[in-house]
Amino acid sequence: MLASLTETADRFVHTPLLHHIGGKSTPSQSGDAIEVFDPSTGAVLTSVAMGSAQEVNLAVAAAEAAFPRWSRLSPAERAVFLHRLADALDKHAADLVQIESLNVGKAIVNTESFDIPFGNACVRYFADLVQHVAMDIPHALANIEARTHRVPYGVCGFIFPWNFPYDLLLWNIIPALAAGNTVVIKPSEITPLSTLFMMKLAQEVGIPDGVINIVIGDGSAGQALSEHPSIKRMSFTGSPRVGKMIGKTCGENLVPVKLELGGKGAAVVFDDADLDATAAQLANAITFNTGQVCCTATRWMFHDSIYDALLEKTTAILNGTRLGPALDRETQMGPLVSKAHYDRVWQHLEKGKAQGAQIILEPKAAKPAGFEHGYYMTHSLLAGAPDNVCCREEVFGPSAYILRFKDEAEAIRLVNSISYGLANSVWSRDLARANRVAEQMVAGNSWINAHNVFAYGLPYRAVNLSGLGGGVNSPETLLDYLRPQTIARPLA
Ligand code: TAP
Repeated sequence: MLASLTETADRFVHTPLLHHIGGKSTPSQSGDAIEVFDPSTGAVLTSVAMGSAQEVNLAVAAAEAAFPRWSRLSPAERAVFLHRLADALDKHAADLVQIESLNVGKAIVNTESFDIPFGNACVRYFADLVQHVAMDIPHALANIEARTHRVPYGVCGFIFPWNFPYDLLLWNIIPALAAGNTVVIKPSEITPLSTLFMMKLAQEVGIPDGVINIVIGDGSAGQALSEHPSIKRMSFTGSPRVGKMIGKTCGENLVPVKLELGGKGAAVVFDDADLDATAAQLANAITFNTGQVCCTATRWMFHDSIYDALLEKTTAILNGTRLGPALDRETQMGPLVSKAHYDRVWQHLEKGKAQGAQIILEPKAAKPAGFEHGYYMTHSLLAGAPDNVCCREEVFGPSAYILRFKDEAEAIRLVNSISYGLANSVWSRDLARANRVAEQMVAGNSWINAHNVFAYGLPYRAVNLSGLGGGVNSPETLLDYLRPQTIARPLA
């Protein structure tokens, strides 16, 4: 049964929305706007203003103006604002769950259990953590009185993709704000609603005008933000293709940058793994958020001796997965995010087939009754040679590619044969082996007997084609937004 919308969510998702600059809802100077769709129905929800370099300039100026006052507050004073924001986000959790599910097509049971509560917990984590950071660290030197002093950078720019708009927003901007920076955000123009709702609450709880600014726009607005000369730190989450461009721009401007990019996670399953538990988690890996997850397991590597048994168990679970509209509480997997992305996923799978992939479970265009215009696709499983495009590149849909291996060395070689380095997992009851393999898989994250492991305090990071610059969700993330400065006085 479809959840009926709360009054607040209903009103919000059907109201035309604007940029948020210097505390004001601001239209585009050009008057440009774009429609926002509900991927479950294909219907238009509302419209949002589309910004350009002009709005980016205004937003950066507003953030610059707000910086002196915000940065001079003590960490405890900023934490009061952030806890008030967390209170408001918790109070409006039901609205946020519906807004995020509607806009992204996420199964509401997942938004309710993961996206919104986990995002809100991020605000409290960094609000508490910043109060315990040493802002002055003395150095024990002969004849010099010296300390490292930590200060915020200034205006920080953030560009986000469409797959986890709410969590990625909070994981990235909250440490920057807690540290005393002000921010300009460019969300994906197809999923900006939870970002704008968060902004509305931030304003209601009194976060000063100009501390958080949002410019909605496409890649050109993102480019204007990353090139702006007043940006002191840049953070980009998205594809390696765009990430490299941002990295180049920031390199030219000597602006420190954090790049959180794509992934093609491997799950290496040995013969002594708990096959029932593994099958359940692997099926979930490609159905959770309809497989649109950067770090999820999409290259499944099964030991020869358990290949058939594990495939049978996983297939049975996948075939029982209920595909449906985001707001249906029975739905386990929603639609893909947009028509354009739906077409991209089909084309990618077709390319894989043309390159000789064996189709174990064929993807199908599915149309739940009453939702014939939504962007639904069933799960699929492919197998074959490791150089297939579906094994090497992100499909970003409900699909996995399966490989066989004979021994530990072959498994590690297969895992490390591609350029991505975000997250992999190893499945075995032999914890010595699991830890040994975990260490040899080249990526920011190696998980044991689980995939997609997140907790605040647990650094989530990337290497190689998956990104650079410190990652998210840990004390290091907060320190990334504090500029260290040496202060020294000779005593002699
Ligand atoms: P992208 O196409 O790279 O877009 C990401 C953001 O960059 C969007 O807001 C986009 O605007 C903007 N953009 C596009 N061109 C730009 C330019 N030249 N300069 C500045 N900004 C520009 O990625 P996507 O398709 O939205 O997201 C999927 C990708 O994100 C996948 O590769 C996925 O793995 C990755 N991802 C990584 C992580 C982490 S934590 N590593 C998390 C989630 C997703 P538009 O809205 O106009 O496209």
